[in-house]
Amino acid sequence: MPSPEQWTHPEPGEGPAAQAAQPSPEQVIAGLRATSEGGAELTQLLTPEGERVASPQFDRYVEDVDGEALRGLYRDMVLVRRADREANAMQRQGQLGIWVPLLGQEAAQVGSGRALKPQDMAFPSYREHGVAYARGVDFRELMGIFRCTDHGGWDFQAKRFHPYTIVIGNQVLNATGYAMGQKFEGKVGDDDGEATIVYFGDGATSQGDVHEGFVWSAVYDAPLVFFCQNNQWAISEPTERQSRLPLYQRARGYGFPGIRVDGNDVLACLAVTRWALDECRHGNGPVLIEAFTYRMDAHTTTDDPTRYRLSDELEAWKLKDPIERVRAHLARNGHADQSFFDSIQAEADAFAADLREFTFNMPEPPPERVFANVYAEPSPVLDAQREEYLSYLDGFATAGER
Ligand SMILES: Cc1ncc(C[n+]2csc(CCOP(=O)(O)OP(=O)(O)O)c2C)c(N)n1
Ligand SMILES: [Mg+2]
Repeated sequence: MPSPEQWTHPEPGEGPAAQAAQPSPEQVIAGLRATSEGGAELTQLLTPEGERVASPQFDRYVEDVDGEALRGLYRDMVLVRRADREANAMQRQGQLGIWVPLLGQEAAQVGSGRALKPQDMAFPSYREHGVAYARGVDFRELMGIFRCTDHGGWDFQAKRFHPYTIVIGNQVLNATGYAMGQKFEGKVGDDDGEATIVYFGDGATSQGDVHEGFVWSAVYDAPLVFFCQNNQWAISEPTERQSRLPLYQRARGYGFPGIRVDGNDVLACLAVTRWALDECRHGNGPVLIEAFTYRMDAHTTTDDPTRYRLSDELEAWKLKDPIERVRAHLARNGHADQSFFDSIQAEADAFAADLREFTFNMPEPPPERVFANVYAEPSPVLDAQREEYLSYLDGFATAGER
């Protein structure tokens, strides 16, 4: 090692890096565009046309997925999409404050969600309605968050599914800590071991919390699957302005495996996530999965994507629809007929009608609810604040007294 005095500081344009042929910014962007189809590195088991592609590495992770199981995955995706569309419509009717659509990301969420074992823990961001469903969270439970009556009322421990996190990337740190705990408590090591999965977006990879999560998980061998849904957009910011490299390649810099899977292929998402979770539960974590997908609707109902992206991009992705390829595969291989598809559609319509009925009739929470569940133990300060607030409200005339 040269001493600091011996360090040489080449002038700009003289050092080895400057002398190596550097691509121009235009070349870098062109290279990224070339991979925007997913590139050769994309792991895929079902093509957009519904043809099964053999995979020496991943076939064994979906050996058990027969026609019946595939019909189940199809049903999951149709139900989740139908509920998503219903919630979107309810926001437009003023019944929800906001909605965060998952349209187009059903395969990434159902495939990865169904890969989890009961003992595994999941940390979502705010778009993971399909994972919530796969974890057994009642879709109606999500409505309160978006009607702004609660913060998510399900039992996080029982469902093994944490609350939604709006702060970008923050749940990656929570999940890292949780996974380190699984490791410290000796819950890792065999087929019955535990693993954690954390969901975040392409934009979140630009956030410091995600980088810190990568570092800590790597040095502590945490049993954590980083599941990045690259839906190509962070609101109006495209992925190519977030990274010079395909996102999965970032893992290499932290010293753990990264893989890009076709996020619109439910079978591939199931297989790759099962593999990654298995690596983790056997002590070989962490693993980064980049699920290459597309956000087919707006970022949220407050967003207008026509302001920043062209409709031909959306049209191109419609040809890779996650549900259509399973439908084509089922039909082509005689695993399902028209009556099956009709019955699933009818079930989805009933599912959505139930959601609508529930949401329209959701009781208004009483004003003191805002003070509930703040602390595990009673708090005299909070009690005083609640009493003060309630007596303040009592000072107003009720409708009948006016
Ligand atoms: C720390 C933080 N910064 C900014 C925001 C505002 N914000 C909400 S969503 C979003 C984009 C996230 O994009 P991505 O990670 O790709 O997830 P996606 O919404 O596409 O699923 C931003 C910047 C936020 N919620 N939290
Ligand atoms: Mg995104």
